[in-house]
Amino acid sequence: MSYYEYAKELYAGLGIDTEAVLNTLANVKISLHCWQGDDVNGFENAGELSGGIAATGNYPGKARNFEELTSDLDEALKLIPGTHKVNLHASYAVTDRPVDRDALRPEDFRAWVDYAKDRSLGLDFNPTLFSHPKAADSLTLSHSDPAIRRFWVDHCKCCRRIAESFGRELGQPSLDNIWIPDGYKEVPADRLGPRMRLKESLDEIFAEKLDGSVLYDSVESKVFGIGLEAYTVGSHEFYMNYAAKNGVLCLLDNGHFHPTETVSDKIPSMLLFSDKLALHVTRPMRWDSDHVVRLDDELREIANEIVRCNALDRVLIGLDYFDASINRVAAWVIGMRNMEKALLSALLTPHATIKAFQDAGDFTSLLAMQEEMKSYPFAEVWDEYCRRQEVPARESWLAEVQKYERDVLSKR
Ligand code: RNT
Ligand code: ZN
Repeated sequence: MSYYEYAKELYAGLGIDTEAVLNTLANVKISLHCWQGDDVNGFENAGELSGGIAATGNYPGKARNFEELTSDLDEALKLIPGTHKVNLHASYAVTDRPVDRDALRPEDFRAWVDYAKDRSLGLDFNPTLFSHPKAADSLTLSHSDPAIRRFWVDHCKCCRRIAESFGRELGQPSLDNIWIPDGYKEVPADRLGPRMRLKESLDEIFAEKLDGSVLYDSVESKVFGIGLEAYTVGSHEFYMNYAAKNGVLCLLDNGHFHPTETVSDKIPSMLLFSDKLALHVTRPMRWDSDHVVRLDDELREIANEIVRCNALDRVLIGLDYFDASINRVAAWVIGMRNMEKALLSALLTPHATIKAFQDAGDFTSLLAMQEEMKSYPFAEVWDEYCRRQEVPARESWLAEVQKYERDVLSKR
């Protein structure tokens, strides 16, 4: 009997059909964030990363243009099981002359659409409201200057049309997610005014009716940024209410809450009131540090909630971290494989049985079972998944990345 056959029997004893689980997992798309490949630089030569976020480290070999970034993405995607999406920022347009952000058109992303089509990938999108002279003071859609607000509103409008074109061209919905850095370092004298202006800007951005079957809109909240510690205009409460009233999706980034708050706990509450929810899965360490996603308890709990709520088709999972201190291709592979492992482990859990213990007040069995599940042969099912998806099993992918580093990255 193979290791997988043995695991299959053990899980069958709990009422779990591993074959069905592998099919389910193969259909889950995770959005791979392009910006891990170049430390959120983009192709505009915009200079320093701004907006209260930071990529730390100086590992050699980062991608400097479309060819290098897509070559690195290809290398990562070879080592990640499943068929996924790539998440772009507006600062990654491929143009032969500079195009300012309020004038971007779908044509400026033609190269990405061709790339995605070729590989059966989906594309998601984000307006870029940082690393730009008009965002130098980290104020954009809530700026008190109407001319600055105008520029960023126009940028966001262009971006919705670009995302809609991705959805149409690729035959699968594209998520356009708005995140703004807006906030203040010191305790403000006016908290309401900036939020009123943000609300007006969003109303104008979303006023254009686009095709909701191929474009999903989301808004991403935050608690604070570097140099913006005292106040964030787009707080969780602001966007949760805005989204509920205006039919756009909330995007929860698990680095954007107070350290003892968990996004896993928020998922069922959000799903009770909205059809879809978007996630940026990251790993905060002491602050919103965007470390590479590990297979830790919170990642597993996020996956458990998605699976327990039977919401694999309602939660749009994207990754969002940027580590410049290790091989960037490896950073993609580690995070994506961990997200998939967390989902697999959640799919291999007898949730109905454990829930019944809770409902019956049998908390002893509940705890015992949750703990015993940790030593079930999940790894054998993961290995089988990798074999079937024709990607390297276990750590053998690392040798490929090391070879790519020798042959390609080290020559940049
Ligand atoms: C910043 C937000 C945002 C960005 C990306 C680059 O704190 O998480 O999502 O990380 O858009
Ligand atoms: Zn994010």
